[in-house]
Amino acid sequence: MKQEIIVTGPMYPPTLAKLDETYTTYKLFKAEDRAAMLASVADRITAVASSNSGGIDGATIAKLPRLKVIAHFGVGYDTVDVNAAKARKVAVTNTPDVLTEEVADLAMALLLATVRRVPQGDRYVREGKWLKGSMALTESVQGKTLGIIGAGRIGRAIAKRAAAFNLKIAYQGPNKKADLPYAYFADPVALAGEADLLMVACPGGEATRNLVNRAVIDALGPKGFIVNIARGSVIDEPALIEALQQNRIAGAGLDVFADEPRVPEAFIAMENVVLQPHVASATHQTRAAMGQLVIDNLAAHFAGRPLLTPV
Ligand code: 8YV
Repeated sequence: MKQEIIVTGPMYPPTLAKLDETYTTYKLFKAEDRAAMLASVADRITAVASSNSGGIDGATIAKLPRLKVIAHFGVGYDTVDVNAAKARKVAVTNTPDVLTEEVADLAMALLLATVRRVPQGDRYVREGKWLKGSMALTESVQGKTLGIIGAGRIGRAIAKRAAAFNLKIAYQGPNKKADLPYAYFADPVALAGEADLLMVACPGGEATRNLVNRAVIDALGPKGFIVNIARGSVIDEPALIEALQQNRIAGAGLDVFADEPRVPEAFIAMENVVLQPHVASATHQTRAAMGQLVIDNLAAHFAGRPLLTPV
């Protein structure tokens, strides 16, 4: 007899295939009648696999009285109601470390693409504009200060790369980190005042909602650029759109949005914005490694071993 699990959201297809092979899976994100699917297995389910676009809320947790573990596909687990889980002593695991370098790579790619207008250059060539004259010059990243919001694993990996690009580094977060040689600012407005380029790399969720607001954007100023590889919720999106439209900021590189996969038309219309479809960890290698952690955490749960990556 296979063990049974609920899968609340889509994830790397080979990981899903492996879960299907190992367990009887109930895919809540594909169910026509979610309530009926939940009710039919509620008294047997001890484990759930979740993901960013299909998390698990408190109401769903409450309907699973035997639940013991939520194995989340992703380092960020803002779509999992961790407080509701904790209150029920349900463990939550995520997928840290295995995606750090990959996400930092895309963060730098997006920073350079935004400031040096790489996609715009590509369009310039494709549209035959080069035949009529050179493309306009861009800003430089050389010697600029990169302000990093969130000096966790990913923020630090970005800082390492940024140093190789001759960027000065400063950071903001809830705590000064004793082992980091960079300038620390507790206040995001103060960080933005010091920075030319702002990199958002902190966790999402209520604690950081709209952390990058109008005051932060204005402290960065009209020559400043923002890159976000964290969560759309960290930036006050209407405030960013307004600042871009009014040239109170120079440009933005965005991998994440408030209401994915819907991207505001205003961003799409602006030439100084570089857009990505939430792909910072989206390589075969990294998604496979993330999936393996989900698989290994579930296996540990069913074997009665300690979980590998509890949050
Ligand atoms: C998502 C991410 O997990 O790890 C994270 O926090 O943002 C991504 O890697 C991805 O959208 C898959 O759900």
